[in-house]
Amino acid sequence: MNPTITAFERSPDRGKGLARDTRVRWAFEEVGQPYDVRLVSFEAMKEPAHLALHPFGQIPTYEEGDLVLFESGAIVFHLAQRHAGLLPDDANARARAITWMFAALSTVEPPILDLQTAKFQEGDKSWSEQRLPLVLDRIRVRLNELSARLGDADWLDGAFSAGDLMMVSVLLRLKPSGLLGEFPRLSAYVARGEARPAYKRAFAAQLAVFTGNPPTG
Ligand SMILES: N[C@@H](CCC(=O)N[C@@H](CS)C(=O)NCC(=O)O)C(=O)O
Repeated sequence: MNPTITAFERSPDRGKGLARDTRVRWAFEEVGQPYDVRLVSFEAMKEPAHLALHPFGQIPTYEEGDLVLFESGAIVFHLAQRHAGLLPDDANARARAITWMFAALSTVEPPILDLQTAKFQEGDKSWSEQRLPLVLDRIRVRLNELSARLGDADWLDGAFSAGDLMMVSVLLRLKPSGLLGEFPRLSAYVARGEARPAYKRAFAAQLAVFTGNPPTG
């Protein structure tokens, strides 16, 4: 039986691929593991049946036999450990790739999420205009550092890994802001991620949920 993940029944980003099931779909596609998707409504995510899978009532979740996982990072890591293709064999290179996964989720993603909070949850507050430039500058600091480390390399540490999958996924959330355009190396890095056939299949699959047109071929 294929593992089953959950995704939004109605994606708030209208299929732009920003919901976190996309990174999990991408990992499945990279390693060539077929998967099933169960779509959940916002209401159903907060019901006991879903809360039993995900204590915070969110997507994505992962079910495989008796194993239930939540947190996109944990799910991608699980897939990367189970299958070849997303983590190097060399122990030190593997540890570095895992480090990049953590860096993406715990160092780069938080200020990016803060921008979404500033825009969508706090946009109507009297102080939001003063706060927004601070939030943007905190993101710029991280992007600057990341760009310096990436340099002219294609990927963060040798071959494409789960670390890149996670970093590109996190950076993609910045697309609507235009901030990435200030960092040509990072824009090119994200474009390389998006050009991967596995990413394209994952993107098409999540878009099909929104358009109702399942991908063909
Ligand atoms: N840290 C979690 C975040 C999960 C998350 O925020 N999921 C969003 C969709 S991308 C969600 O379910 N939002 C609805 C909600 O929180 O009620 C992960 O990486 O999986």
